[in-house]
Amino acid sequence: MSDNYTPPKVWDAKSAVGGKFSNINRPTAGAREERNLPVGDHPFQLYSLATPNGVKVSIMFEELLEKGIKEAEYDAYTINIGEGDQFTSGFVEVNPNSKIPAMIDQNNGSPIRVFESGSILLYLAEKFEQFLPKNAAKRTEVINWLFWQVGSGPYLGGGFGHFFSYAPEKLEYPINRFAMETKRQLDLLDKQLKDHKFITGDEYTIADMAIFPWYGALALGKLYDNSAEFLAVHEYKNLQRWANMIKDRPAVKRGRVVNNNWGDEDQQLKERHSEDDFKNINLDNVY
Ligand SMILES: N[C@@H](CCC(=O)N[C@@H](CS)C(=O)NCC(=O)O)C(=O)O
Repeated sequence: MSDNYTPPKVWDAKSAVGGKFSNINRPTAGAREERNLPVGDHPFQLYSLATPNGVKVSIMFEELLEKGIKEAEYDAYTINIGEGDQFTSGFVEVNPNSKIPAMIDQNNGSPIRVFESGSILLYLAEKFEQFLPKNAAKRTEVINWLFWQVGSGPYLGGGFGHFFSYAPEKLEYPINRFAMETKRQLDLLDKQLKDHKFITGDEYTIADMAIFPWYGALALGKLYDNSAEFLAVHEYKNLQRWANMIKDRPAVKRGRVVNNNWGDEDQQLKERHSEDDFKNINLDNVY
C-alpha cells in the first residue's frame, strides 16, 4: 500500500487486500458453500450475530417477550461472519445480500423471509402492533428515524469505525472525513434528545432500538477502542442521558448477549431458544 495510489483503469480484486475482515470479501454475491440452516420450533427463526445491526433485532424480540407476547418466541442461531457462514446456501436463501441479521417468520407453514435490520424491526412492530405508534404523524416520525439510522449507520461503522479501528494503517484523510460526519450525527441526536425523552417523543419505539446499539453504544464507550475519547462523546449530554436510560432496560441487556460469540464467556449466548438460556449469563455489565 502506498501514500500515492493511482487507480488502474480497471479495478482488480486481487489488489484490494488488507484490514480486518478482508479475507471474507469478494466482489461477487451468492452462495459459496452448500449448507442448510438449523430450524427450531418457535414461530420465528433468527440468524444473526451480536453486532450493532444484529442486536437491534434480538432487543426487539426480548422487548416483545418482556411485554408478555408469547407469540414472539424465537430461536436464535449464531452466524459467524468471520468464518463465512453468511455465504452458505441456507443463509443466502434467507438473505441474498449475505449480511446478518436475517429472519424467518414460520407463519404457520407459509414462511416469510425478512432481511435488513430496519425491515425486520418494522415487520415485527406491525405484526404485533408494538413500538410503532398508530397515529400517522407519530408513526411517520418513527419511520423517518428508523430510515435515518439504516442510512447513517454505515458512515459510523463502515466509515469511521473501519478507518479508526480496522484498516491496516491509520490514514488521516478518511479518519478526519468520517469523524466529521460521526460528530455531526452525534450532535444531531443530542439536539433531537434535548426535548424528547426517547428519539421521537415520550414513547420508546423501534427508532430507539435501531439507534441505541450504534450511537448509544458509541456514547457509552463500547464501540471502537478509544473512540469515546477521540470523539469526546461525553460532550453530548442529552445523548448520554438517553443512552444510560436505554442500556438499563432488561430486554436491551438480554438482546445484547444473544448470538454473542466473543468477549467474556458469561456474556455469550450463542444460541437462544428460551428464557432459561439466560440462566448462566451475567447481565450486569453488558453495556
Ligand atoms: N443494512 C444492513 C447491514 C447489515 C450488515 O452490515 N451486517 C454485517 C454485520 S454488522 C454483516 O453481516 N457483514 C458480513 C459481510 O459483510 O460479509 C442491515 O441493517 O441489516
